[in-house]
Amino acid sequence: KESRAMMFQQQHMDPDGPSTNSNYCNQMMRRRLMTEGRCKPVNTFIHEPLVDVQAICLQGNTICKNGKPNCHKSSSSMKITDCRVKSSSKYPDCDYQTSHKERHIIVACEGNPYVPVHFDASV
Ligand code: UMF
Repeated sequence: KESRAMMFQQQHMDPDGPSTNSNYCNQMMRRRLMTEGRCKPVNTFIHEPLVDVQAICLQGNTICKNGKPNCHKSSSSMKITDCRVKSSSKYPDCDYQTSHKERHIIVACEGNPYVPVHFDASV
């Protein structure tokens, strides 16, 4: 069984990316197994070192979208890529729009060690 922390890394960490190509999301969403059973509608990849993303758990505390109190907003803006499924996309041919951005990100943290387990938003 994979831990939620490992799942976060699989779904959201790409420290060496992004490649500049507009197919980034189509390739990465498939490679990271988010197109199995359905096309995951929205997913963000973070292009920063893992230690910098883990450090967000010590930064500004904020309420998550689900009302839980364990979200944290990065004090710096981070390089990210948002993947959003196109309205014309038809499973199993998941087709994504790729948008590179620099934003503060909000993650939920859990456990001991207290590490990211969920991507809540970018602002
Ligand atoms: N999500 C993102 O990846 N980026 C956003 O800006 C907004 C949402 O909230 C449900 C899922 O939407 C999250 O799942 C997150 F992946 C995605 O597995 P998660 O991180 O809890």
